[in-house]
Amino acid sequence: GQIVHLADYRPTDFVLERVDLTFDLHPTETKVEARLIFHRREGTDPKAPLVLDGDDLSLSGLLLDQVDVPAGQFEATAESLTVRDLPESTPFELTITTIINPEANTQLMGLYRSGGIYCTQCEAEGFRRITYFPDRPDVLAPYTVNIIADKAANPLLLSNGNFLGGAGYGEGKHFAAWFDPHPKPSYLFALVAGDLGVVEDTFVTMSDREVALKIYVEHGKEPRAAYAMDALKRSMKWDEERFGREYDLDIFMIVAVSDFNMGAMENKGLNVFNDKYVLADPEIATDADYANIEAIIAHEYFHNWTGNRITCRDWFQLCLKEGLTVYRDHEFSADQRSRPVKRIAEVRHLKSEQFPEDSGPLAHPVRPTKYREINNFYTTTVYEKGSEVTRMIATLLGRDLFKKGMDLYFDRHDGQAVTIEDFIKCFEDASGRDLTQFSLWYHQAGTPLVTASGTYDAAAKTFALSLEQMVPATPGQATKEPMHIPLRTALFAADGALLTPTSVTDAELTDDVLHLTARTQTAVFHGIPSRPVLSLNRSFSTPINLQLSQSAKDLALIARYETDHFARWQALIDLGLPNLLQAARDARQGNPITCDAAFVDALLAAANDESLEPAFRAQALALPSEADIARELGGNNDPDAIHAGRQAILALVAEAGRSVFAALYDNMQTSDPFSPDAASAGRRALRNAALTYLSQSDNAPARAKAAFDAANNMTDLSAALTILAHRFPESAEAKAALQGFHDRFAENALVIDKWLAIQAAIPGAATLERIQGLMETPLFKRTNPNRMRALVGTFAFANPTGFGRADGAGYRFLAEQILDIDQRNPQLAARILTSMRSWRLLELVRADHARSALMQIERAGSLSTDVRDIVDRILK
Ligand code: B3K
Ligand code: ZN
Repeated sequence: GQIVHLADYRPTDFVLERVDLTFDLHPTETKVEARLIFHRREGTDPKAPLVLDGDDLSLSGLLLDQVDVPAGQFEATAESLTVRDLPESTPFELTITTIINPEANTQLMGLYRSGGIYCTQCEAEGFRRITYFPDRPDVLAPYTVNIIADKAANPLLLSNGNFLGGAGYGEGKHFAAWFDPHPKPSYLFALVAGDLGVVEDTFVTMSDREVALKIYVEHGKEPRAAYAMDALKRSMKWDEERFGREYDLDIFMIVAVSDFNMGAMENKGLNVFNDKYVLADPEIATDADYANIEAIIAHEYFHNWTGNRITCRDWFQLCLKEGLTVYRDHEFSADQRSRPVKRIAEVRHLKSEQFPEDSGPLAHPVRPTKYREINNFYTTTVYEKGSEVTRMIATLLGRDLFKKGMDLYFDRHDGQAVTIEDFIKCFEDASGRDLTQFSLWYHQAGTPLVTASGTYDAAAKTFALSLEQMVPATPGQATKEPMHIPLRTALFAADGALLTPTSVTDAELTDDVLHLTARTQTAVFHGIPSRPVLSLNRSFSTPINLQLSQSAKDLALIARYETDHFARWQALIDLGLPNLLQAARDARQGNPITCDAAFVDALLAAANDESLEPAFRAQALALPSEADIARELGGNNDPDAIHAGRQAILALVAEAGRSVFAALYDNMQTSDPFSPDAASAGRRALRNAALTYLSQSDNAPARAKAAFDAANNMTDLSAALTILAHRFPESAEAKAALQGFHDRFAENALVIDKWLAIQAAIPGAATLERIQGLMETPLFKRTNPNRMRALVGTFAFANPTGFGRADGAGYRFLAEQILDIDQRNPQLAARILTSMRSWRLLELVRADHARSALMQIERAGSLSTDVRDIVDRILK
């Protein structure tokens, strides 16, 4: 667990020219022979030894130019291989043999087995668990891969690139050879072998090349890959049209596996996916699953250019590929679905995941400068805030100059491993703009707080908007410089008409983008005939916390008339939030809970407004979560009071809107047969939102039970089950529905994950015991990351009252689980442990319990670097 610093970066002493790998696969003893051609980099020390990375390896053979290397010339440990006295100027070939055990690989990094399938995961540093190698992203080479395996058990032998050929290999074995002509870093290597079914299609590229598309899934599940295939073809087309990017091999493959540490992996030409993000049909997948599949298929495909063709110089540059690729997949989904609804979902996610990270002990810049364990930096800051920063570049430059900058980036850096500075330079060169101040977004952690207030001068017909920015201190960064903050802004008249100023002074305004660049700044809008209503940070043009007090009347006007639908939704949230905060305080004091009529009226008006798309109306009805309320309250939080307050507001809205919700529930039926398209999904979302409110005022589970019985798709079925289990957990109806769901889907692990997650999220102290019971059922597999995330992850991340029960038992349970998971799979353990990142916002008794649980982890003897890194930072 050494700390790695960006400042220490230097290129390797040796250049890798070619890689030739041969795998002789065996479940417990796979032989890997790596033939690597190197030459010494010009200008480096002619005596420097070659040092290769390893992780848990043992060397069983080493040749230099086909001759055994004498013992004195090399040194091999589990973590490295050092070879001395290598040629000064001529290329040489090193042949390294290692024997590895895929069956015993529970970390799911390197080569492992999942459900009888051999598969690999190499990002970030998994390739070094396969062979000794310069395992860093700035070492790029073409790869040839030969795979030898038992033919009956492994009819399928796959690797990156194009298929060269295959043949029998004696004694029931066969082999296949693959060649990937595109130089790539080791983290993009992949190998898959086993027996799988396939769905095939083709795509004709913009220059008329035919690409074979193959999605491999377990036999019998082929029909469930149809939606993923459709999403893949749409992604390929979109990347050609929007970014001018064409696919570059003869074949593109996706393999779905059931044991996977994250969502998916963009290995060149051979993406490996968590099967959760491939398999779908109406019976097993919700609308959210369909949307996720579409987004992740697109994301991994888009990496082919942003990540693979142009990759990262070092892991500090992770956002170079991840932030940019998330931006690209967000844009794709916005084009395929509804742009404002997509934006609302993105902002909800950003605020509930990234904002807490950015304001807590794990805060770090989008482009960090040091890390102890790189796998802990695949964070929502690098991904989602990284995407927001890319979006801001597009906002600052405008569509055409942004496109010009992207084109320049693709031209200038194709085939290279580059840095964030290289990326920014392309936009500076394309636009002539100086992005020095803007680039602070990559280097300063913390969510900026912008405080705004407006004054109208009727005599002068001016509106003065005073803005002040403050970037909070974060670990390792006590003081901050003012940032360049692009605020989309509009002014509205009392009748809802847009007011266009004749001019703006003391701040730059381009289109509707107001540029805040100083610590304090007052922009004056001239030619404003009447007192305007201000809409600030439209479409969430910048990821900030905004402090602006507006009357309920002004917010209601924005909610009704803004042309930017994101801003309408934001206004409804701003109307509702003070009620939820006050309700939490009142619940804690035992005071009666009330709710402003202006908020309820605006909410019901939006719900009822047929000019708005149903998906938007559903988003409007989804009140901020308990975690959102906790974040806004800012400290000394009591999860039970927050829950009680929010439930009371829900009940008040439900009561006031009973007839609205009843009508929506009746009218928002969707057509048979099922269609996963965005419009139908929106109708289901609105109908289920209505059902949630109706069940809030219902005193019995009859209506939810009827919905459960009538459901003909997983969206409706799981929504009804959630209501039964969360609202009426002790009812016979809830118990029967849970049992029925279990029995019906016992064979389908992905659906059982929903069953586990719904129960893990049941509010209240009793859920812990329920979870402990569920861990004993045969359907729960501790070694499977999806099962673990569904049960333990959902509990810790999404059940504030259950996890945060007052006696601290939830935190102690988590500590035990983390220590247990860490023995097998450190990455998974570290990820679930980040659920504790906001523990300091709890009231004192709970905070004490949380600290003790964290210290129990910290004191444990044999922690992985992954968990050690997180627990140390969280406790600091
Ligand atoms: N690049 C992978 C994530 C790898 C995580 C390694 N711990 C998936 C993605 O972002 O597309
Ligand atoms: Zn990615």
